[in-house]
Amino acid sequence: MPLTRRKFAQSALAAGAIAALPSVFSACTESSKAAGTVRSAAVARPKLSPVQDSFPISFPKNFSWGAATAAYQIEGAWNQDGKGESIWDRFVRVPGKIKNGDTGDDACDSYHRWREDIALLRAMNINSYRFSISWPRIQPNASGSPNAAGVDYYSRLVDALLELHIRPIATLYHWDLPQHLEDAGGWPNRDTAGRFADYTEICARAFGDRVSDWVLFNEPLAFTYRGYLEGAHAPGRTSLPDFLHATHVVNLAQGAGFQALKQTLSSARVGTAFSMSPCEPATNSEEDKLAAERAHALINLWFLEPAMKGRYPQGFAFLPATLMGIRAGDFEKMRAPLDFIGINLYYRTIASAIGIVERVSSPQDWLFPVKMSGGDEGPKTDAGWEVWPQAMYDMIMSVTREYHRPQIEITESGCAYNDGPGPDGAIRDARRIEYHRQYLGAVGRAISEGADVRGYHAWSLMDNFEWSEGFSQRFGMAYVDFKTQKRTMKESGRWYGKVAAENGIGGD
Ligand code: GCO
Repeated sequence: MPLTRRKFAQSALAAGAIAALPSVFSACTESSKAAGTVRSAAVARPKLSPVQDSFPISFPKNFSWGAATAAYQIEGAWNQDGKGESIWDRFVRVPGKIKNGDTGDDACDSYHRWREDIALLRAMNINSYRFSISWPRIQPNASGSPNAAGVDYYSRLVDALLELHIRPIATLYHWDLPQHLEDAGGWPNRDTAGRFADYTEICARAFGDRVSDWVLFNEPLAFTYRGYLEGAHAPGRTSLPDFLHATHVVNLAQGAGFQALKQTLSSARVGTAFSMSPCEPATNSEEDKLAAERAHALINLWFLEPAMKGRYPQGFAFLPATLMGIRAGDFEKMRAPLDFIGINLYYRTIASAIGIVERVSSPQDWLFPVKMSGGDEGPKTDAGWEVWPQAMYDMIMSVTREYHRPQIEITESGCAYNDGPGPDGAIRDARRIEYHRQYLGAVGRAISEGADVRGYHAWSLMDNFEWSEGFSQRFGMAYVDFKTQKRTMKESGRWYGKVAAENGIGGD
């Protein structure tokens, strides 16, 4: 469901506030990954695909070969063993919100079948597993002492990973807010930041003796935008002020969570997984170049600058502090000097200025004249997203330059291809192999030019519940038959296992 400009204008007007941001933010949402905003035919960019030349490549010693998942997308057992209700448990029951009426009630049933999932990791020679902890499984009512059964579940998982020498990377928030907190105002409510810090401390105490690597948030812009402005994700609100407040409270929570982790566990290695996308001007015009700079600030820096530098990206001074809910002292509270920057990257973004006619007729376009879309030169995945490995290289190098060669983890990259079993039962997903081969080539090239990338986590270990797309998009390197819950390794999983074992990719 791409966000149309008309829809945006309506929600902004209903909010009765300046409507500068939403059209800009739309480029970072899943729907807009496939959005077809028209752009000028006079594209002056060179066509770049240099990574083909990078093979064979070997990766640095100790490079982490990983896979990523998220609790709501795989666990199921939505109301078992004392787990509380999350905003996703509630949202999937709203008619029409999820494709085919799917829910994550059972998902991949990983709550019961986690041993099978670990066997998959092992078969793929994976040495780093990024999973998420379900907040309402730990704190069913979002306050007070932890639910022992929930803690036990993740404890067993972590122990089993460590036994196989697989590094656990625990994501604290991958979108499943306890419904209790949404009822109390959700992310736009400043109190939620403190509650997040309490929950973080509980996790640090419960697992910190065995987990060193932590991701505070998964894709803060995606869940605030889609959940509070667009309404396509939980909790399904459509309010510009709520969205703006939510982004600020998440920035405060990032600072508070960082402090809570470091105070409880001084050795913790802490990051956030940002949804990132390099922004290219649609043409060489000065207006489009400026539009691309603004798009970059919004998509890539809105949650990163507050963490690393205690400020919002430059160029947004026009946003009144009251509209964001900013109070004195907040900039200091937002600071969270992350140990690593997590990059979730799938595609690039093309930015162009908005023409004078549109500007005159629409106040938000006058204030923030940027239009964005995905690229359309490379092949498309089944989700309609352009495959463009250069985007991975460009983003890593941009972060490396802007933040003085920080440690980087590729916390997610992957593609939806819906190939299923052939007559012999094998799943031949050659396009997924080619995707990862090329994106890894881009990572290898960035490393050879000085970037400090520590690991790559394929999204995803197995097919799972893809939010509003339900089970219609398969991102896994293992196939899941959702009727029987049987897992079958795809050819891409076997290929990835070989790459991991060899710590490199051959020239063929
Ligand atoms: C996100 C999340 C994942 C998605 C993946 C494919 O980026 O939305 O981190 O949960 O499933 O990105 O869309």
